[in-house]
Parts: sequence; structure tokens; C-alpha cells
Amino acid sequence: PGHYDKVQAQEKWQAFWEADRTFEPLDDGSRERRYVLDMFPYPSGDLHMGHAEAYAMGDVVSRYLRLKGFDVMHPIGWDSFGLPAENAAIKHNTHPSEWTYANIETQVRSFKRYGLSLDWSRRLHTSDEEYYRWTQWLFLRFFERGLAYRKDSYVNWCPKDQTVLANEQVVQGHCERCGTEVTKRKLNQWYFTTTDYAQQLLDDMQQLEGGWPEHVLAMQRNWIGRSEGAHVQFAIEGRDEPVTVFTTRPDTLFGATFMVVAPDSELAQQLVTAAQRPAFDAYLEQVKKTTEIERQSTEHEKTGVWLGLSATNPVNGEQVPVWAADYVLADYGTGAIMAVPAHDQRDLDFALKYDLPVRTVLDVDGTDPAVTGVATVGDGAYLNSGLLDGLSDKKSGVSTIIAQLEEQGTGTGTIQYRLRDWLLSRQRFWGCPIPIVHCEQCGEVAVPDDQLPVKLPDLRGAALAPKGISPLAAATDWVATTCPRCGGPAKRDTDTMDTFVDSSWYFFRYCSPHFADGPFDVEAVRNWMPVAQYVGGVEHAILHLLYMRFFTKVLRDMGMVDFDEPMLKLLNQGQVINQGRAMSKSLGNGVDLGAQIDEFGVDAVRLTVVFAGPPEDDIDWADMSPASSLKFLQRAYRIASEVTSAPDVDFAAGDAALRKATHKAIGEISQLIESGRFNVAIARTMELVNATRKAIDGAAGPADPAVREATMFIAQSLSLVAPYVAEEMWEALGLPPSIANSEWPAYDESLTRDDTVTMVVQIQGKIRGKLEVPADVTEEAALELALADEGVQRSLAGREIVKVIARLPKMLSLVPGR
Ligand code: ANZ
Ligand code: ZN
Repeated sequence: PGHYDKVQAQEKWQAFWEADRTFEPLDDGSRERRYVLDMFPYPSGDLHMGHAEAYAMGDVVSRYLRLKGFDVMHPIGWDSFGLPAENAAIKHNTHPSEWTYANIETQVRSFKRYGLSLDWSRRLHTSDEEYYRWTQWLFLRFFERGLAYRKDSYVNWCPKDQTVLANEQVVQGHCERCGTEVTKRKLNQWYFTTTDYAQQLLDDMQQLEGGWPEHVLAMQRNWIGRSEGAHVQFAIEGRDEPVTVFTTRPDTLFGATFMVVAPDSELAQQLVTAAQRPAFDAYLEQVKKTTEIERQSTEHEKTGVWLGLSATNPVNGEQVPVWAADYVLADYGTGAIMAVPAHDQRDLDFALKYDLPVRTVLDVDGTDPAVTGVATVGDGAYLNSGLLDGLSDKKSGVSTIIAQLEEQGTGTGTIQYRLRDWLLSRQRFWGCPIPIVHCEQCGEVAVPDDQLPVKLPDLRGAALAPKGISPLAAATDWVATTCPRCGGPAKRDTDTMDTFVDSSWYFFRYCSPHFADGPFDVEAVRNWMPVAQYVGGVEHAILHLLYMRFFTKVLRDMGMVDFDEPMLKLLNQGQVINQGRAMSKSLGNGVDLGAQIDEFGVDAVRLTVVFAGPPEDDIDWADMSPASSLKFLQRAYRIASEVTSAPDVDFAAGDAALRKATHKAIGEISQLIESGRFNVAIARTMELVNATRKAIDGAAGPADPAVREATMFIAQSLSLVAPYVAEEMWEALGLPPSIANSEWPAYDESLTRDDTVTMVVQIQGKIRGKLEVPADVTEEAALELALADEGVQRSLAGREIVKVIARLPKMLSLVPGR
């Protein structure tokens, strides 16, 4: 007796919750709604320790809000398109869906075993036709609004495999499959205009202050990267159009001694002279082998080639040579810069290497960059700078030069964002097809809504292997279609969408997962969103969160949602590591979740991960002891099995000391959970278990009503992390299942006060009231209590207090005015 059988309990309660549909929300408006969301999983094999932690955290919030009386929606689904399924299909000569859905089923079983309070009725998979139909529908709405467009850009290309590679398939510049050096190839690809929303994405972060971790907001801010500066036009001899550069330091224009354009830009192609063409072409081939990261690195040795011509500096008419160099990127700013070697280190490195002039135009610290090799930055007195000479701060330098350029018509102040448009095309099979048809007569034509979804053709195994064009392009029967506009012959677009598109709107779909007339029921989204708590890994701190914020803003502008930000609160759980290192196959330090559960049970594993430390911190499994978690749970269960009072016993008659401990715990644990300090909440629960044990063994005994009250709350508090043992405890207490439908107790503050004293309230020397107050009552609190007392109020009859004499805690004397 008194022993909790973990395996039996798991099976019993899983079956109960499923049959009872315990975790499906009522969704009838009878209770206030709360939406708790975990980032949905990718179906790569079974759940691992990382999942165990993340989902345990989300479940604490979800179960707590449910007990607090909210109608909680806590859905689950799968981000089920993606490259690993395609690789598995090639390897095993199957269809990617086989690997995908088999893994999903494995994960479903594990999630259920893990005892999460998930609503299985809302389950979705982004690779289902029912889902991707609406991904396509959304794409078309973006397309209609000019938010989806095509342009040329470079992709990673393996010359041996003849295939496009995703960034994660390029390992140190080489193809992951065959080791060949990866090069770049130009392709016409689809983009979303995230840049149109750059400023809103920045501004709306104000609404997330306090709800999102500060470092995530900082990462978003950096990624958007707002820079204030100017566009400056340099005339080119023999060319009508000037070349425009973007600079954050237009005030250094007098120090511009050359100009640089990105070698892989259209502009470089236009500018290069016939004489320099061979040198340039050879250089471009070399640049294509350099990764973007190398090009941006300050360590990387900069290279370049002269394009054979000069440009005119608009403020002094000076002729400066025009170069192409790898450190200038094609898709930032205008893809062209004015080089000011004295005050920009990259330009200085380049100038010293190629023997280009260095001219100091700012005296920052008395040093000369041409001599030291160190560019000087910041504020300083302007030199050799015409109208700027005499000024000595950047702010007035910048505004003066911009005013001059604007007057001349050779430049304007501008704001530049580092954020780029979202490249969403993938030359991959296992993704959502882009619902566009290319017609020779009509150009890009949207597939009509009533013909959605554009389904993937049935390709498997070798048909997915690389062979020069993407698998969809090779499916010629599928590609050939008729133009929806003119009826003539046309071709389907053969790209699929980045899976980040799928995950940018799944949280809307959960609100009405089977809605057939649109991606979601607007009314359902209004009822449930924004999400009260979002939980997921910090690896998604930038792209996923930015993209889903972007989608939300577009949907808002379409009138489909009425808020700016979809997730009010964000929790980034830490990682589970082992022996100080991330778990990995090569280190052999992986900890298998299934094996841990087999040995210690779900409750003990969940308790361990949540108790390990603040949710945001990493957990080192080597320091954990699921065995002692299990021991504690047994201790808690034993208490419940020993309680002998009836369920309807009157708690008020219980042992005062234990009642006080219980109510203190209720107050504190509620606060701790609400502020995300789950580990401390568990520590408080452990203390209450100890106090209850003492009461049972001591004078109070197992029949004392306070013991029942305490044990009920222990079970409820434990139910947030150890749901099986909590249900067993609830049952042992003779209470109806499920504990998940019980009510989090109200905390009675008066019970938690320390010893009370009777305070006498005198008015003009006469006793008008006697009150029970805490022994350590403050004058302010005493006065407030006194003024709330009916007898005192009657006697004061509305008169103001002009003087208070306090001899606390025994006496408070009030002198009213006339
Ligand atoms: C002249 C200059 C002088 C610059 C100076 C800086 C200091 P952020 O702050 O990141 O926006 N730049 C502009 N476009 C570029 C591109 N496509 N690739 C590489 N570099 C580019 O940086 C803006 C500065 O980075 C610009 O201001 C430009 O160099 C360079 F004392 O112009 B600056
Ligand atoms: Zn047509």
C-alpha cells in the first residue's frame, strides 16, 4: 500500500484523458480563453531530451491556466515538409511521405506517453493537402498585393551532383554529399517583401517588451538592422545614369578616394569596360566560390579588380577609380559604396593592398590612418572638407552635407535596413508547390483558388535524386498545363516554398483546424489570439519569429486579424546537455529519453527537467538525479494514501500551523508559476510535502482536515509537472477524476498572517473598535484596517482625520477634524 506504480498509472490515465477528451477546450465562451502554444516539432525520428524539456515547460503553463479556470487551448501539430524526408526517400527508394508520417506516428505515441495536456483534436501536418492548400492560398494573396515577386539571385550549386544545395548542405564550402567545392549559380526565384515591413517589425517590438526575453528582441532588432545615412550619386563619364552609393557617413565624402561595387551585381556587369572584361570575368568566378560569411568577415583578405573607369565625386568634382571587390555585397544598400579608407577599416585594408590613396578628413585622435593602418572612427574636427571645415561633431557634419547634396540634387538622406526580402523558393520536392503558372502570352498567372491545392506529383526514390534540375522540373507531365487566363499551353512553377512559410501561419490554423472556407476562421482567431504563451528554442529567435510576425502584419493589413503581434509572451527554454557538452553522436554522450522514462517513469523525468533550474537555463543531465525525483514522488503519493478524512470535511477545523503552511504555499506557488520560476515552485511544493508528513506523524494525525487540504494542493501543484502521480493522489483522496478539471484553490491571506494581536481603535479617547491585526502591522496598514471598520466609520461620520497616534500593534488613536 502507498506505493505508486508508475507504469500502470501511465497507461490508465492516458486512456482516461483520451476517452474523456480532458484537454479539448470548451470553446463556447463560457470561460475566458487562453492559448498556450509550443513550437511544433519536425518529425525527425523519435522525441529526444530537448523535446522533453521544451514540452514540459509549456505544459506547466497550460495546466496551471486550466486549473485557474481558463478555457485553455494547447494544440499540437507537425512541421512536416523538409529536406530530411527527401534524403530518406532517395536512400530507401520510398516516398518522402512514408518516412514523414511514420515518424509522426512514433512521436504521437511518445507525446501521449509523456502525459502532455494536448488537444489532439486540432492536430495538423503542414504536408497534408488540407493544410498546404491554404499555404498556397495565402501565397496568392501575397502575390496579388505585390508582396511576392521574382528576381534573379544566386544559389549554392554543386557542379558534380548538378544540384542546388540548401545552406545547411554546404559544409565549409563543399557539398555535403560528394565533397565537391560548391559554386554559385544564378536562378530566378521567389521573394516575399519583408523589407516593406521593416519599420513596423521594429516599432511593434514595443508591444513585446516585458513579454519576450530582452536578448531575443535585441536579436530581432539587429537582424532588421536599421541604419540612418544617405544615398549619394556619383556621375560616370559616358553613362547617363549616375551610380548611387549608400553610406552611413556622408560627412566623410571629401575623403572618398575610390568607389567599389559588388562584383556579383548587375551594376558591375554594366560598368566594366571591354578592356577590363577578361580580368573581371575571371575575378567573378573566384568570388562565386567565396561564402557570404567569408565576404563579411573582417579577417578575410579582401580582393578586387578595377573596372576600367572613374566616377565623379559630387562635392568636389574629383575623379575616383571604380573597383569591384568582394567585401561589398550585392544585396545590401545599393550594392555600391564610396570608399573612405581613412575612416573605414575595410576600405583602408583594401587601399593599402592595392595602393589607393588615403585622405584623412576627420581628426578623431590626432593619428594618421595612412601611417598607422588603423582607420579612425567617430566624431572629430573636419579637415579638407569644404563646407564642413570648422564643424567637429558627426551629427552636424551629416546634416550639413545632406542639406548640400539635396540642394544640388546629388543625394538624399535615407534609412537602410539590413533585413532583406525573404527568399522563399526552394528547388526541392518535399515542400509546398508554388501555385503559379508561367504562360508565354500572359506571364506569371495565379492558379485560381478553386483549383487549389496544386498537389505534388507522385515521385519517389530515384526520381528525387539530383540530376541537373529540380525533381519537380523533371516531372514534365506535371509541369505541362494550360494557362488559366488564355487557355494556351503553360508550365507550372517548379519551386516549392521554404518550410518557414508553412510555420508562419500554423498557429492561426489551430484556432479552426478543419475550417474549409479559408486558412482560418476569422472569428475563431479573434476568440483565441494573440497567443498568451509561446514556448520554444532560442534557435528560432530570429527567422521563425520574424517571419511569423511579418505574416501577422500582412494578415492584419488584409483585414483578417485585428492585432499587430501574434505572441504576447515568449519563453525560450534552455538545452539539455550532458557532461558539459551538447549531446551528440560523435561524443557518444546522448541520453535516450525513452530509456530514462522506462527506468524512472514520465513523472520523474518531467519533474527532473523542470526542477533542474530556471526554464531558460541549460540542464546538464550528468548533474541530475531522476532517481531522487522518483523517490520524492513516492513520498508525496504515500501521504495521499494515508489521508483518512472524508472528502467533504471542513478545512477550517484543521490544524492551524499546517493550514498556514498550505495557504502560504498556494500564494507563493501561484506567483512563482506566473513569473516563470517553475523550479522554485517545485521547491516550495517539496517543503509542503515535508510539513504535511510532519503533521501526519505528529499531533495532527492523518485524519486532520488540514492534512487533506495540504495534500490536495500538493497533488494540484505536482499535476503541472507530474500528471500521473497527481491523478493517482487525487484518486487516493477519494476525489473524482480528472485532477486537471479541479480548481486551483483560492489563497486565504488571513490564514497566512503571522500571529495576530487585538488592536484597539480610539476616537477622541473613546474605544470605538477592536480589530485582529498582524503583530507586525505597519501604521499605514493599521489605519487602513481601522477606516474599513464599520464601528469606526459610524463614529467618524465622514469627518477627516487630522491626527493619528499609534502604539502598535495594541492601540491606534484617531483625532478627527470638526
Ligand atoms: C562610407 C563610409 C565612411 C562608411 C566611413 C562607413 C564609414 P551599416 O552601418 O551596416 O549600415 N556599405 C554600404 N553598402 C555596403 C555593401 N553593400 N556592402 C558592404 N559595405 C557596404 O554600414 C553602412 C556602411 O557600410 C556604409 O557607410 C558603407 O561604408 C558600407 F567612415 O560609406 B560607409
Ligand atoms: Zn496565358
